[in-house]
Amino acid sequence: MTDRRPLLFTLAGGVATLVYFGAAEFIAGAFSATTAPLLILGQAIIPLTPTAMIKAAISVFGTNDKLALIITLVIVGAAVGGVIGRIGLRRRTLSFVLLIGLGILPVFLLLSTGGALLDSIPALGGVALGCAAYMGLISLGDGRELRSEDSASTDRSADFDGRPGTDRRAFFGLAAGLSAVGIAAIAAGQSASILARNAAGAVTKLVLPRPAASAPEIPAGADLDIDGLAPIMTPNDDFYRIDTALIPPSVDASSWSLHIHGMVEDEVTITMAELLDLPLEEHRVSLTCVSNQVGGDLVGNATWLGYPVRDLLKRAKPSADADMVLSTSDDGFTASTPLEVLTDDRASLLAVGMNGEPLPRDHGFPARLVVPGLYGFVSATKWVTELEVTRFTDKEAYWTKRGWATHGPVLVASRVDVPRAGDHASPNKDGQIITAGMAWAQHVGIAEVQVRIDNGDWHTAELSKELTTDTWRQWRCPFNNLEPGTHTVTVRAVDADGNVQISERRPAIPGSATGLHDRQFVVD
Ligand SMILES: Nc1nc2c(c(=O)[nH]1)N[C@H]1C(S)=C(S)[C@@H](COP(=O)(O)O)O[C@H]1N2
Ligand SMILES: [Mo]
Repeated sequence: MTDRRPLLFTLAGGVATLVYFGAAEFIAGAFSATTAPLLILGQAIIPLTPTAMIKAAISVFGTNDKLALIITLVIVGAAVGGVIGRIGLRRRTLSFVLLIGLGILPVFLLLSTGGALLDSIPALGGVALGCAAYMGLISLGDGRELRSEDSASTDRSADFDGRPGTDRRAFFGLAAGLSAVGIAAIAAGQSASILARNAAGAVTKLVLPRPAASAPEIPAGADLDIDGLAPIMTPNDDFYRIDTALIPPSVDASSWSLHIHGMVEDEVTITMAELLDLPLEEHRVSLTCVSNQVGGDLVGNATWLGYPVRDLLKRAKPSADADMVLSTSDDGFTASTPLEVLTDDRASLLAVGMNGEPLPRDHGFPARLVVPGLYGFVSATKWVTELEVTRFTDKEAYWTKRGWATHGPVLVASRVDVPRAGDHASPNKDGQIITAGMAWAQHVGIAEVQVRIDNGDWHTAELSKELTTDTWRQWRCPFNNLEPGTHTVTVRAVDADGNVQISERRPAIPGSATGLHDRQFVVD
């Protein structure tokens, strides 16, 4: 019989790591979620991760990118724990030194970024319980198997002393139990912090004033109301979220202010009370992420309430040779927006409201920028606290430093929502198969959407009534007499300037993915 101890020690190390993460998560839950090692490590890893990897993760996992990061950390952590556990078979002391050393690593990260000493309790508690779990497990996994190896017995369940498999069974029982508790604590800790965040978003005390200028009613025909087609207005809970913050900054509206400085005649600081006293305007604007894949869902449309950035900048009087505004978030993120775009007549807003509510925390509470026609990475700074008037030649924004473009005008784009990929579509009573989707070309407007089946002719789709040129539109295109079997539907849009959507497949970096979206479906 082979010596099973290497396997048992490896398992013990892995399980100890789960206990460590779980216990720390549990203790952190008692006072502050941001002190959990998983979050500290995650937040530390994001800036170290190569941009291409982050963007790839965003495109694969979308809004679940943070969850994916946490799960990856747990898996990698358990694997590292396993290696250390295995080392303990020969070098017991070294294994404990490594377990403790890596376990308290988050404490150093925390303290080096200004955390309080008390905040190290979750990690320390986790280390203590993780080591205890490791000790307990290896004492069950140690020694006995060697003896059974010596024995002539071929009965794999008989360990020694005639006690059939007692220690091994106890080992696996304890390992399974500890793993389950550890994973449950990690899951509970993560969902508790999500719940706490949502609750914090829901009970914000900010009361929005009535708009001085409301958005017009949504006209009939603005929503084609087709099953499976995205609604024309995206509810806040369904609105995509992209940012570099593992936990969104918690910014107190009463102490928030926006500081406008740089190449200006007069520096301006505005508090929330002052902002809410200004005549606020409502505008419908679709927001899109430069990382959105062809056919992706990192795009949404909301009614924003805010004050025109143009009027704020007017107070500061930018100097004539400035050409850019670098906006900075409470969490350090920056975006570079052409000064021109913030001072022309478009609805660029310092927004406080989203679809009739204060901005949810995930979407930038208490204030963010919304700029029609630009991708979010160069315009839509959430938790915004600073506008620096400057020049593109003098300052670089967060993503530009990481290989993305300086400017980010939205490219005309479209996608198929109906039928879903792989759908079995049956003709309606008129013998038609309905295809439908979304198209956008913010601040230019959609002129036409064209749809084709397989490699047939382009058909002009029917469009929903346009809200403004800053918002997306739905399209619908029925097809008659499709043969039973598999078909592909492809869409492309044309904007009001006559630009046809680019059909060449290009990756998202540096300025958005291009290519036409298609879907395969089956006609029965
Ligand atoms: N503070 C901050 N603001 C940010 C970002 C960020 O990472 N941090 N990401 C930007 C990007 S890339 C996009 S696409 C939009 C997304 O806004 P949403 O999460 O409200 O949909 O926010 C922008 N504003
Ligand atoms: Mo983005």
